[in-house]
Amino acid sequence: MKRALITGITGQDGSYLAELLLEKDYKVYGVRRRTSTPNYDNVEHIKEQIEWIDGDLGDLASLIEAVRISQPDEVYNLAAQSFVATSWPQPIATAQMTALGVTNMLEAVRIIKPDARFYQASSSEMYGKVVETPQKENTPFYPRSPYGVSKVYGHWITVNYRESFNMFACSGILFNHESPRRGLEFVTRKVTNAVARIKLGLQDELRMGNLDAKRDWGFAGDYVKAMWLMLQQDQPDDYVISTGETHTVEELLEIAFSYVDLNWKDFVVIDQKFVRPAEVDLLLGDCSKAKVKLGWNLEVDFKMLVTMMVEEDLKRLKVIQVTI
Ligand code: NAP
Ligand code: G4F
Repeated sequence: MKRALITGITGQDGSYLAELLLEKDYKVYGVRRRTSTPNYDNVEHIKEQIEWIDGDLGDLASLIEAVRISQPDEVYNLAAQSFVATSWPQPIATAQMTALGVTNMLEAVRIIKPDARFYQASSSEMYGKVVETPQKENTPFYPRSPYGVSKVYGHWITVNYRESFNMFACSGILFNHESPRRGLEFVTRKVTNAVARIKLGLQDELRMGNLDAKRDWGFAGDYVKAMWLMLQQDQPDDYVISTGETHTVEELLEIAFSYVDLNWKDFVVIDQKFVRPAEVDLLLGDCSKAKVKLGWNLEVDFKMLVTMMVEEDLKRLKVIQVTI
C-alpha cells in the first residue's frame, strides 16, 4: 500500500486528490491546521478514511513530525494562502505560507524522507502580465500580486531542491480550476452561488470587479489526476495544466445566469472594491507537454463546469430552504 501525505487536504484540490488516492488504495495522511471552528466540509464524506496529523505550513517542527509519522512515498504540498485578492492586505502572511511554507515542507522531506516524491502546487498567476500567449513551461514569469510573487519563489525553490539534492520534486503550473467545492470568494463560485440565490429569491444583486479579465478555467477533479501522474513518471519535471481555452468573466456571467433563464445585466453591479491594484488580464495555457508525456486529458469543459456549479449550488440551497 502506497502512502501519501497531503497538505491543504481540507481545501478544494486536497479533497479531490484525497478521493483519487483513496480510490487507488493509498493510505492517505492529511495535515490539518488548527481552526477556531472545524472545517471539514469538503472531506466530510472521507474523513474517517484519512489519518489526520496536526500541523501548519509555518511550523517546520510540525511538518517534520508529519513526515516522520506518515513515512510517505508521495507528498503533495497544496496548502497555501490561495486567494489573490487577500495577498495585498496580507502580503507577509501570504509570503510566509505560500512562499516560505514550501521550503519548510521541502526541508521536512529532505531531512526525514528524501526519497519521497514531492509535488508543489504552482500557479499560472506566476505568468501575471504575460510575456507570451499561450503560456508554457518555459514562458518567463511576471507576477502581478504578492500571491504570484510567492508562488514564483515556491516554484523555483522546488526546482532548486531537485537540482541541489537530487530530490524527485515536481512543480505543476496549474491554471484556474474550479468545482462545487471552490471557496465562495473566488469568482466562479461567487457567481454560481449568487445565481442560485437570486433564482431562489434569496438575493437581488451581485457586486463584481473587472468583467474583462480572461481566464483558462478547468475542473479541479480533472486537474488532481495530473498531479498524481506527475509523481508516477521516471523523471521529475514541471508541467503546465490547462484547458487551452480562455473566457472572460462576462462570459462566465452569461452562461451562469442564462442557465436559470435570467439576464446577468439585470443583477450585476460593478463595485470598485473588487477591482485589484494590479490585474492579470489574460491567462491561456498550452498543456501539450502534459498531454504527450503524462497522457493527461480533461473531461469537463467550461460550459459543463459552470452549469455543474450552478446546479450544485441550487441543490444545496434548496436543501437548506427545506430544512429551515
Ligand atoms: P484552497 O481551497 O484555498 O485550499 C487551501 C488549503 O490550504 C486549505 O486546506 C487550507 O486549510 C490550507 N492551509 C492554508 N494555510 C495553511 C497553513 N498555514 N498550514 C496548513 N494548511 C494551510 O486552495 P485550492 O484551490 O485547493 O488550491 C490548492 C493549491 O493549489 C494552493 O496552493 C493554490 O495556491 C494552488 N493553486 C490553485 C489553483 C486553482 O485554480 N484552484 C491554481 C493554481 C494553483 P483550511 O481549510 O484550514 O483553511
Ligand atoms: O477567481 P479569482 O479570484 O481567481 P484568480 O485571481 O485568477 O486566482 C485563482 O487562480 C490562480 C491560478 O491562475 C490560483 F493560483 C489562485 O490560487 C486562485 O485559485 O479571480 C479571477 C478573475 C480575476 O481577474 C478577478 O479580478 O476574476 C476577476 N473578478 C472580477 N470580479 C473577480 C471579481 N474575482 C473575484 N474573486 N471576485 C469578484 O467579484
